[in-house]
Amino acid sequence: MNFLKLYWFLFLIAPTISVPFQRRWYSPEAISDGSALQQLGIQAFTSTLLRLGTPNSTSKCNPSTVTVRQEWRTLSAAQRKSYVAAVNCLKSKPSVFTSDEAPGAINLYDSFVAIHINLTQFIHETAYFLTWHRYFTWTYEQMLQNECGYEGGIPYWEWGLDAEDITASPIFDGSDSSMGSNGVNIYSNTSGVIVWNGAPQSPPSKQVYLGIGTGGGCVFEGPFKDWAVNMGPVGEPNYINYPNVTELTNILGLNPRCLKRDLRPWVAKTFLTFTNITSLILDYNTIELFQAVMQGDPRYITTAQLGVHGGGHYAFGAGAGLDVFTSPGDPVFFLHHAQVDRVYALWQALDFANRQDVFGRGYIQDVIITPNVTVDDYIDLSKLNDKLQIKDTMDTVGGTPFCYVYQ
Ligand SMILES: *[C@@H]1O[C@H](CO)[C@@H](O)[C@H](O)[C@H]1NC(C)=O
Ligand SMILES: *[C@@H]1O[C@H](CO)[C@@H](O)[C@H](O)[C@H]1NC(C)=O
Ligand SMILES: *[C@@H]1O[C@H](CO)[C@@H](O)[C@H](O)[C@H]1NC(C)=O
Ligand SMILES: *[C@@H]1O[C@H](CO)[C@@H](O)[C@H](O)[C@H]1NC(C)=O
Ligand SMILES: *[C@@H]1O[C@H](CO)[C@@H](O)[C@H](O)[C@H]1NC(C)=O
Ligand SMILES: *[C@@H]1O[C@H](CO)[C@@H](O)[C@H](O)[C@H]1NC(C)=O
Ligand SMILES: [Cu+2]
Repeated sequence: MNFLKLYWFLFLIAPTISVPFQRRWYSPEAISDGSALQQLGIQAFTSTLLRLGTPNSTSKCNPSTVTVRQEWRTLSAAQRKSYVAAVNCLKSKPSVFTSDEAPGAINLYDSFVAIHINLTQFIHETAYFLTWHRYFTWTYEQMLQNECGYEGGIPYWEWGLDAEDITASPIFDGSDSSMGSNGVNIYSNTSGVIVWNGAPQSPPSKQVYLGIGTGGGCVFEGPFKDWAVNMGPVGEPNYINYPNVTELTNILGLNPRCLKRDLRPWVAKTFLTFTNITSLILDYNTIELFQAVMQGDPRYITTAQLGVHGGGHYAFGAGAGLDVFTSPGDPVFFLHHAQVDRVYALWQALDFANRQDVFGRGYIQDVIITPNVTVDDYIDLSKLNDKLQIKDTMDTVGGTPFCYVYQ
C-alpha cells in the first residue's frame, strides 16, 4: 500500500470520520461473525494514521517510518518464513545478562524470558499489564528488526479466526511457513489440567478446568520443533495423573527442555470468539474494567473465566506456555501479545483522548498493597531497554518511541 497517498486521502476525509463505539450499532450477527470487529479495526487504523506526523515534518513517526503489524495469515509464506528465521536468529545473539544475573538466559531470546519471569508478579493483574507488555513486545520487534534484519512488524494472531477450530489454524499446522505444530498427543491416560486463575489461588468456583486437549507433548513438526525452552518451570500447573513438575530453586536458572504445546478446542471456543473480543471492546468503558475482563481477573468476575488474554495462552500452551512466568518461552507468545496489544489499541482508538490512563497498583491482585500507579511512573525493562514513562506508551504512533499501527 502507498502510505503517503493514503495519508493525504485521510487528511481530506478526516472531518467526516467518526468512530462508532455503540454496541447497538452492530447486529448480533456482525458481532459474532467478525465483521463488526473488522469494521472497528478499519476505523482504528484510519484514526491512528491521522495522528502520524506529516510526511515532511520532523516527527520521528510519520508515514515513511511507521511499522505495520499484520495478521499472521495476511503475510506471504516468504514473509512468515523470514519472521521465523528472525526469531531463530535471536537465539544466536548474546544475552543481555551475565551468567550471574540470569544463568538460564544464554542468548538474546532468553533474555526476554528472564525479564518476564523476574517481573511476573508486577506485570499481571496490576496497573502495568497492558503498557508493560506493549513495551515488551515492541522491544522484541525492535530486536528482530535491528539485530536480525527482519522487515515488518510482529504478526498478530486474530483469535476469532481460530475460535471455531484451533486445530485447523495455519499458525500451528506444522508447515514450514507456520509457527510449528501442536505437541505430541499425551492424553491416552490423562484426564485434564486444572489451571488456577491468577494469584493467589482462586476459590474452586473461579478455577478453570481445561479438560482434555489435543497435544500436551513436544512440538513434533515444522519450525521450533527443536526449540529449547531454557528457563523455568516456575509456575506450571500440574497435569492430573501426570508427574508433578519440579520447580527450580533459582527461577532464572538453566533447564533446557523441549517446547510443548496443547491445542485446546474447548478453550478457544469458550474464550476467543469474535463475540468475546468485540464485547470486551464495546462493553467496558473504563481501563479498570477493560483490563480486568481481558485477564479474567478473579477480583472482578463471578464465574470461572480466562478472558481473551488467558484464553489465548491456554488455547495453545503446554509446559512453559501454561506457566504465567515462563510463557514467553514459546515464540507464539509474541503473536498472542501483539493481538492483546491490538485489542487495547483498538479500544483506545474508540475514544483516544479519554483512554490515556492506567488503573490499579503494582503487585498482582494487590496481594501486597503498593501505591496507586500513575502515568508518571516508569516501566522497567532493564537490561533489554531503557526505562519508559507510562504516559509515553499510550500512543502507538507517538514516536516516544513507538511508531506502529495494526492493519
Ligand atoms: C515534501 O518533501 C518532498 C521531497 O522530499 C517534496 O517533493 C514535497 O513537495 C514536500 N511536500 C510538502 C507538503 O512540503
Ligand atoms: C530481577 O529483579 C530484581 C529486582 O526485583 C533486579 O535486581 C534483578 O536485576 C532482576 N534480574 C533480571 C535478570 O532481570
Ligand atoms: C500411559 O500409561 C502407560 C501404561 O500404564 C505408561 O507406560 C505410559 O508411560 C503412560 N503415558 C503417559 C503419558 O503418562
Ligand atoms: C500434584 O500436586 C498437587 C498439588 O500439590 C497434588 O494435589 C497432586 O496429588 C499431585 N499429583 C501427583 C501425581 O503427585
Ligand atoms: C464467549 O463467546 C461465546 C460464544 O461466542 C459465549 O458463549 C461466551 O459466553 C462468551 N464468553 C464471554 C466471557 O463473553
Ligand atoms: C488510588 O486509586 C483509588 C481508585 O481510583 C482511589 O479511590 C484512591 O483514592 C487512590 N489512592 C490514592 C492515595 O490516590
Ligand atoms: Cu505476561
